[in-house]
Amino acid sequence: MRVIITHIMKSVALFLALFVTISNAETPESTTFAPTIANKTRPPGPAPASMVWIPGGEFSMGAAQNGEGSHEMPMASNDAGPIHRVRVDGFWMDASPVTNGQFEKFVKATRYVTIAERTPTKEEFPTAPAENLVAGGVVFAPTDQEVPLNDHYQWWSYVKGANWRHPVGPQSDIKGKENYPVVQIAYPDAEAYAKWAGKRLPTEAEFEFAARGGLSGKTYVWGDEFRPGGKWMANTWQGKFPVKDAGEDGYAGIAPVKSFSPNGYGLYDMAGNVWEWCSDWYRPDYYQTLMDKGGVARNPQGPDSPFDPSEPNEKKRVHRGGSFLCNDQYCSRYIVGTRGKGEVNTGTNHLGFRCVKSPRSSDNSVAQSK
Ligand SMILES: [Ca+2]
Ligand SMILES: [Cu+2]
Repeated sequence: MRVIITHIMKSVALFLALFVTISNAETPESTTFAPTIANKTRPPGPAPASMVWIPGGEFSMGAAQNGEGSHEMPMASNDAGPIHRVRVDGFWMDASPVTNGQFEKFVKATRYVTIAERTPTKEEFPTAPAENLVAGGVVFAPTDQEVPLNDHYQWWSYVKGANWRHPVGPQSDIKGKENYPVVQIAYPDAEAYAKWAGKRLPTEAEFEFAARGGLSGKTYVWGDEFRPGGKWMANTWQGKFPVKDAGEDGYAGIAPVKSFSPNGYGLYDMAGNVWEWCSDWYRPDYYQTLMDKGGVARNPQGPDSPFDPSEPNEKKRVHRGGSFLCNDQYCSRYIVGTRGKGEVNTGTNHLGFRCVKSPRSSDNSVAQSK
């Protein structure tokens, strides 16, 4: 009897071990995407001007470094994993990033002065050298020759007088560029515009749900092939980074909005062209936190406070979508699901934003309440 019992117990143990192995393999975890299940709910009314309805629903969020829906990402961090299930409610989203023309209307109506146009104080930027306490913004400049890609200060510098009207410095302007995305926008600037427009900034989860355009676990917002049928699908960088942008996609630098095809939801520029602010604070371990809680994360709003181990004193919020500078040699952040981040008071010449709007107006103060 004893032997038999032991034998049965062994079998049970073996069975359990097998079961655990199988269920581990089949549970959606860090490298697997499950299908997107869009909500069936219809928009509660006609879309506000230049916005499109995003139904919301349940989807797998994030990017795998070497798995499905990804490719090898040089210099990429692990912050876009694990892939986890998220549900978001439906909302309207601007079909394209906010343009210079739209931002000008806001400034005319409100006399708003952007952060880049204000002289920064030592209190705001305790770590900045005194000579940098002048109004301006961060601007990309190509290098004269090939450089190691480990120090971004080789191609980024703070330029006095750079702001949304002068995106790369005082000599530059936006004449004839009403249709280009507004850049040199800090987070409070984007938030002020959104509030004026009766909208808000998207959460990171809303941005990614919208960017995926109804697809599930694809590498790009349009599918798995970077150039389907040879067609350029987004404004990114070609050639040796950061020396010379060959502009093979038609644009060396920023492009007017809607220059490339929209995604499945009719949204333009959800990858490439300019980075866009999201309302979530940035933490590299946020997805892990959601995963540890288990179940489906419902309308996640980001962590309660920011933390970037690489710059622990900076308060950063999430950037999404990548920009005209993104390339496969350096950051590949046009891959849907990958994440960016930036200090909240810092604008650059490849960073803009777009707004969203919830059907219930009380839900449009989410970003401001944090
Ligand atoms: Ca380009
Ligand atoms: Cu990039």
